[in-house]
Order: sequence, then structure tokens, then C-alpha cells
Amino acid sequence: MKLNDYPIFEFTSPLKPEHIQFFEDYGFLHFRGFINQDTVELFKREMRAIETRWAEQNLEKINGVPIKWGRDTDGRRIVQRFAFSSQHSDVLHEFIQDPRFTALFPLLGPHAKNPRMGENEKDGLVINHYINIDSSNFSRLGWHTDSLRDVFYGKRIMPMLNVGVHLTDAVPNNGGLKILAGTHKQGLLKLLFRKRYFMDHNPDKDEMSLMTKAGDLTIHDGRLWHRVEQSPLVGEISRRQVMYVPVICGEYMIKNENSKTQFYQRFQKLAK
Ligand SMILES: O=C(O)CCC(=O)C(=O)O
Ligand SMILES: [Fe+2]
Repeated sequence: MKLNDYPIFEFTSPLKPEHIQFFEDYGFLHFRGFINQDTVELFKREMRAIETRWAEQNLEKINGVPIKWGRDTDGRRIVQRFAFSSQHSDVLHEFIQDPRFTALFPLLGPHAKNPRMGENEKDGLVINHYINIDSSNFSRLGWHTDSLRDVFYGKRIMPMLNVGVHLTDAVPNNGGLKILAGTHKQGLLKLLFRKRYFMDHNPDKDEMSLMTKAGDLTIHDGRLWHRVEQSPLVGEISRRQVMYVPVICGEYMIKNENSKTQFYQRFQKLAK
């Protein structure tokens, strides 16, 4: 596959064998138009409603996971990284129950036990809101895999998918999601040490840009290396909003308000 020239599929439930084969080979999948533009706008209004309530309560953490606060172009306090957002919105909770998501479960492999949406586990439904302005607290995210969390929990690395629902359009040369296709097949040493987790922001000659439009769905394997590049532009054009929900299997690890902040989550403060 040539870099930046990958197939963007149409979503089907169940998935087609070609989808499953592509995911096995490259560790990611991109589906065009999983939700329509009205739903995109609805979800953005939900984000605002949640952050207004959280701002009134001056919330710092949800179920032990730090909330990233910043300020928008108009000075308004905004949440730049939400966790467990569907626990705070009926609309988002409903969305996670969309039966189409179950079509993704076979991507966990044939032996996955209790495949499910991680609505109340890990960080639940995360929403990232990047913008490159002085008052922003989040404009990029360094190289990482999402499976590192399992290592910090002292667990065996379990099959896991991170499912992205994109709320803004990617534009060439405007930062955005970069992945190293195929790195889900690496050994544990590469998973741990290929790059300096979250600190390394350097482009990789093999990275691919995912050219997502608002409404698209992406799936990546938890072991795949990826990063979010800062937009070289400042202001509104640099705004990027995307929701992520994990698809997980195995033992249930539901979080609640007494859950502890994990060691790795302290690193996330470093991302700005
Ligand atoms: O914002 C993105 O597209 C990726 C975010 C990400 O990798 C993460 O939150 O773990
Ligand atoms: Fe990630």
C-alpha cells in the first residue's frame, strides 16, 4: 500500500471479509459517513452542554481520569479532553448502544471473550478538542500506542480497538492524525520502545495521514503507533474534534468515582 493512498470504505454490518483482511494487515480501518452532519452538530452541542455543567462544578476528574481544561478563541472555558462523556449525556449514551458497533467485535479476533463497548471502562467515551491558540491546553499528542495502559495496569495486553468518530474535517498540511500502519504486529519491545511515549512529536518517514471528514469512523488496533500533529496554522482553522470509544474484551474493569488516577495519566498533563 502506498503511503496516504489507502482505501476509505463504506460501512457495512456485518463487516465484509475485505474490511477484516485490511484491518489484519494494516491495523486500521476508515469508513466514510458513519453519522450524518446533523448528528455531528448534535454531538458538538452535547459537548458544550456537558462542559458548561462541568465548569459550574469546577470538575477536575471523572472516575479518576483528569479533565483537560483550556480556553477557546472567545475566552470561554472549554474541555479539551473529556472522559466518560456518555455517562453525562443521554444522546451520547444512546449512540454507544448503536447496534452497528457490534459489527466491529470480530476485529478483536476469534478468541475474544465478552466483546463489548468500553463505555464504563478505561476512559470511556473520550472527546478530544484540539485548537492551536495561546489559551489552548491541547493542540497535539505525541507518539503512543493505546495498549500501553494495559502494561501500566500490570495486565497482559488484551485485544482492544479504539473507535474514532470524527466531528471535523481533516485538511492536508493542517496537522491531524498520523499512524504507522502495520505496527500492531510488532513485538512487545517495539510496542514499549519504538518511540519515546508522548514526548516524541517528530514526523516519521513511514507515517500516514488519515484524511477524515466529519461523520467518518476510524478504527485502530490498540497496539498501533499513532500521534496527532499540531496544526501549523493558528486559530479556527486548527480546530479538531473527535470522539473515541474503546472496544474491549475479557475481564470487566468498570470504573466509578472512587477509581484512582493511573500513573500513566499523569504523563498526559505534558501534552499541550
Ligand atoms: O485525536 C486523535 O485522533 C487521537 C487521540 C488519541 O490517540 C488518544 O486520545 O489516545
Ligand atoms: Fe491514542
